[in-house]
Amino acid sequence: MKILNSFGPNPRMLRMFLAEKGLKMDMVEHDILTGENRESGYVKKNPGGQMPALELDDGTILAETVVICDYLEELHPTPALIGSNAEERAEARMWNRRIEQKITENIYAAFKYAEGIDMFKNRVRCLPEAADGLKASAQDGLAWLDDQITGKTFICGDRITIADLVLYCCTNFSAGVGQTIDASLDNVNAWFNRIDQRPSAKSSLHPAAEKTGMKG
Ligand SMILES: N[C@@H](CCC(=O)N[C@@H](CS)C(=O)NCC(=O)O)C(=O)O
Repeated sequence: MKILNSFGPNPRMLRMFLAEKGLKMDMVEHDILTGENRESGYVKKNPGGQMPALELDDGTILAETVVICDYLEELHPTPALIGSNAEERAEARMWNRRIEQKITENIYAAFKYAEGIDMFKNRVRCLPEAADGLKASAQDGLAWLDDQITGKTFICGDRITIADLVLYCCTNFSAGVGQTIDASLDNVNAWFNRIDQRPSAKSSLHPAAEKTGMKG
């Protein structure tokens, strides 16, 4: 089994997940900056054309970051980063879905349509006119989350989950490309600093992060 890996906040989320679990896996590098992930060799394996993916020993390819995490948690249940019972797993998935829909998908789309447009204009349909609205929607989502996590250490209370890793990797990346967490959001900023101090935050950064100046 091996990870098809690259620079970028989604592959970083998977690397952070592995680090939090204490798992080491083989990685095969792909260069997203030159678009290797959009070439036929990779797209034949993962028609979604995005990173990361997981290649099983029989050649089966699993893609979508959180789905890969789901699969790996079934193989390696502890420490649980989704949950150790049905209720905990549902809670983590519920928060993760809210975070993706209200915050991270808006941030990533806005990046593609604005600061990242030179990289993405020949890869996906870009809607530059939507960028400002998406950025504002992401800020609305972060403001909503700020209230929701009052008194909590992590998004799901006292246990770190995939929801924290998804939001951390996205907001750490986006801060470097013009989408920062508003300074008035005390709970989200305190939460960010807590995650940022974990060893997995540093160890999950790709070597290309230094070269690009972006946290991925
Ligand atoms: N929905 C996918 C999104 C993956 C994604 O956006 N990957 C980025 C890197 S963070 C990528 O491959 N970017 C290059 C491209 O889209 O060409 C997932 O959750 O895994």
